[in-house]
Amino acid sequence: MSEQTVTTRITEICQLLNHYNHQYYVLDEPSVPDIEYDRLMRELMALETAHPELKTLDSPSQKVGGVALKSFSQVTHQLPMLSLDNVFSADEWQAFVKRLLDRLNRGGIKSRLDFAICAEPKLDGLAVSLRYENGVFIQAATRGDGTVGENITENVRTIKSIPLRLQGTSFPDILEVRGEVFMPKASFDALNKQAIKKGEKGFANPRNAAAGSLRQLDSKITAKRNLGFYAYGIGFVGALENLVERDDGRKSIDESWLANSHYQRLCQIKALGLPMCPEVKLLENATQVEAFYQDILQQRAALSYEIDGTVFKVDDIALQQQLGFVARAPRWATAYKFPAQEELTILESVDFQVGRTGAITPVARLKPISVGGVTVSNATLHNQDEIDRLGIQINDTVIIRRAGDVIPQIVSVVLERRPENAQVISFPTLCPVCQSAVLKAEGEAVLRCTGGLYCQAQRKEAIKHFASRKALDVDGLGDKLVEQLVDEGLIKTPADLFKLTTLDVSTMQRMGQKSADNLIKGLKIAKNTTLAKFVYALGIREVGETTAANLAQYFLNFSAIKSATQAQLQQVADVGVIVAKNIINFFAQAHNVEVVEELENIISWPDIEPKSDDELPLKDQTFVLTGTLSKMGRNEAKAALQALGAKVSGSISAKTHYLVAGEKSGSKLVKAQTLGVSVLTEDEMIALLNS
Ligand code: 9MJ
Repeated sequence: MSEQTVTTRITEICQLLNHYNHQYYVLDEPSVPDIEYDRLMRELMALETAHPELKTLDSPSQKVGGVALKSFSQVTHQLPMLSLDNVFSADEWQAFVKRLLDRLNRGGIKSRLDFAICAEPKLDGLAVSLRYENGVFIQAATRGDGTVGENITENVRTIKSIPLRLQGTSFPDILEVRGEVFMPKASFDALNKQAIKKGEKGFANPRNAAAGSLRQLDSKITAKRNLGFYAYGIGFVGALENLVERDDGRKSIDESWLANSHYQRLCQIKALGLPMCPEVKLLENATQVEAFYQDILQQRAALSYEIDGTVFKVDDIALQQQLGFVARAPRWATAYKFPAQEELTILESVDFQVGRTGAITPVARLKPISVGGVTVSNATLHNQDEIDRLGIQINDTVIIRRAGDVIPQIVSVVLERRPENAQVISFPTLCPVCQSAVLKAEGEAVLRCTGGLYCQAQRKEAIKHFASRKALDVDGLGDKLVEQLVDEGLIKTPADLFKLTTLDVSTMQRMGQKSADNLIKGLKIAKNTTLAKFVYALGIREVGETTAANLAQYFLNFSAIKSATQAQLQQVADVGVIVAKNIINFFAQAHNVEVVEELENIISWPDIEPKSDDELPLKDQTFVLTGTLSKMGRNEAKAALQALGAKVSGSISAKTHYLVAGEKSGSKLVKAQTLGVSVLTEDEMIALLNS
């Protein structure tokens, strides 16, 4: 290949790969299969290795990281990088608005706050400034002290959604884009899971994980971290040579390119291929601020990235300039933060609770503290592994977090504050409730009480579960009442509930006649249920609502479920080896059989109509699934096939009708070919399901 042809081919591949990157990482709309992308990337790398002089700064091959640095150099920002002032309440927001109005009034500009406001989520990551010259990414820097930051160009270059070349031809010669680098929640969870597996500590939150990833001297490590970026502003903008025609025919462009609305500017940089946070919105005026704040607060848990509030910016750039900035923050913008989710408190003691399945869970008793407006005094410590991971001791100062509706979590220990009387947490060797032996099953992190239903704690939890809303839904029977009934010796099993009389109940402490009547009435109504709810109510380990419903639909009656073999159970959607074994173990225990038989005489449910053959077009067809099914996932595919009457088996034989082979199919595919079994791709299976 001539040098000229190589150059043309490299340019062509770079353009294609940049285009695919933008579609995949910015627009979230993949356009070519990974295999095609990888093929082009390999071709590019081979050409660049053979012709290193043709390697460009904006080549997509540069996204994998380069040579490790010894230290980060310093970058002086051409325009200071501002941070934001905060408000924490509606009152503080109103005070901010008043200050804004006073200042504008004094300038004789505006009498009412009737101008547009750009509303943005406040991303919880790291502020960075990206510099493009002639459309090519040439530098990235942290905020630092606002004037001087660190040069993190090589690390930022590896962030998939940041273009190394701007799209189109209409952009200023020098363009600095400012925004936040963050780690999406899913990547953070995956990274921490991996770290824990390797016996490492993991990061306390996505922000620290993003910071840690950007601070790597070896950009190859950063490249593996899956960081994201959203642009939220513009820094320095200018022309390299003043408005002269250049060799490439492109007119030199300076700051006159910029729109006079902040929101429009964000749209301009989005059009150049940079990612913009999809939740950003232009509000007509300040009356819509509170609604935006509430809306984002509602969405917070569901967003794929971590935020700690909202940001409101005066949209009109002329007004922004009029307002100016103080110290390091603009007067025309403020963060309106969510209530703090993290606080410091003391771990006063640890109790051990016994759950429905005997799992012994350490519960942290904390010095009560208000976190985001809710008093927190307990947090789960999960198990010994978690205690080891945190390195936590009694009397330690800990950081606790309450995110959305999830139960409070201990994030980390402040080791510098460990007092002299700190005490190692030791696990009980006997069940704290029934004194039975405790055991740790192989491969499990949890310790379990072996007392089964002899353990008062497990008995209580089993009955609470049995009566809960998604199970038999016994009206008038709350958790407290179950505890009281068990403590007073009135009931030992779920079946005993139905032997209670109004008299038994009404003579209990703190129980009136009316509550007793309600309970008896509730129990009477609960006797009529569905097979699915009854199976769920038994509280078999890992048999949740969906699995119970699948079991009922598959076996149609309870006797069939009770006597099913492991192989039959594994035919059911959602049921793998472990769940099948749990079901068999449950019905093998004498005390369970006794209670279940009693219940069968008390509880009733309507028969389930078997589906007609018309509804089961795949009846008697046996399928085996293998490899990675990237569109549906194994469980979903299994459920969809079974819903149409197919049998889904784990092993392939001459009797198998179809093998569905996903990516990376191995020995099963070879076996199918030797046995002459028809092989379907995932797409072909989907087409079959749809037909
Ligand atoms: C964050 N952190 O999401 C700004 N920010 O604007 C947004 N930060 C900012 N804007 C000017 N959305 C200085 C900082």
